[in-house]
Amino acid sequence: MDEIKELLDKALQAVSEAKDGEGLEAARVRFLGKKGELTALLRGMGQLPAQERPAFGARVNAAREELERAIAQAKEARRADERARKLKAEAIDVTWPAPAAAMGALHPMETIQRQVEQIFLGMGYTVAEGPDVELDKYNFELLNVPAGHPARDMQDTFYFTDSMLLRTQTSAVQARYMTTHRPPIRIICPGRVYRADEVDASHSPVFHQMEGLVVDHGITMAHLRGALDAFAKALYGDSARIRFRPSYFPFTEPSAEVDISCTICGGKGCRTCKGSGWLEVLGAGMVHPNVLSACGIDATEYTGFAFGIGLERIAMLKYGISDMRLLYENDMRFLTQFGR
Ligand code: 2U9
Repeated sequence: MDEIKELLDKALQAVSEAKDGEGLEAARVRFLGKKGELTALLRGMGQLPAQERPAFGARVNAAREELERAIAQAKEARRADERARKLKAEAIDVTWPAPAAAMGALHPMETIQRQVEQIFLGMGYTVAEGPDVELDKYNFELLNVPAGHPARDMQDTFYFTDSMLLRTQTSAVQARYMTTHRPPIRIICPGRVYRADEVDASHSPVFHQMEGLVVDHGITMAHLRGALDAFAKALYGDSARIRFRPSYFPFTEPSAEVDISCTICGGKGCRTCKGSGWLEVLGAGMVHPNVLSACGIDATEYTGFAFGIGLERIAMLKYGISDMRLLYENDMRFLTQFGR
């Protein structure tokens, strides 16, 4: 009995001294394993007198149970320690200030497009949109640019097939619109257009336009002037003026290049307007009767005006950007200047 007590004390000591799960397992094997010291005591029981065996066996089993409990408790304590240690190491201080979120912002081209849209929406226009991949029919044919016309040249237009291309002007949208809507028509068509241009400070093979179209009874050049004058004043302030210079487009007759008084010097002459006091910003004219007819509108009953604005040019003047490439490179040092 003393031997059992001694062995149990030794075993409990070993358990309390075990440093980790491995140490505990080693102690278990050492005392409770098949060849363990406590197990050996049970094995040796046969040498005892028969009447002493039951009491001895019960005592060894009680010792076994006590030791098993001690090991289980020690293991649980170790697990609890480990959990506590992890919780402490991984603790999150929810009162710590959050890192500032990087706010996104509209691209300057998006801002300009929305601003120009708002100006025309305010004059009662609605926005019409169409596909970037267009049919020759809408991009050229209905717009009085027949086969063989130099504007269709491969050098200017990206073709997929003989009849399918990347639109070179959003006029294609207006042509579509006229084939499905009757006058009165008053629309603006913003969007990307594509031309096979080399990239430089003022050219890009992809750029943005906002074109407008008004068709109704008795529409004249005076209505065109009024609309564009209101546009110029809304965008650049009440002191802005416009002037028309005669020009030529296949889809308008008469046609005009429209200048706005220089937004930098107000018309006195500076570097931006190259001393002229005027900035070339858009083209316009009276819709060619051939275009109205081709789109199924009676040109003897209706007249219309149309205009086209290059949005990059407007954005560059508005923000003082000297190189168009900056608008497409997505350099954060450039873009973050237009934040919020
Ligand atoms: C229809 C009929 C006529 C749209 C027009 C222009 C003149 C024009 C340029 C401005 C700068 C293109 O982006 S740019 O290089 N556009 O000069 N656009 S008249 O005329 C139309 C449109 C649709 C049915």
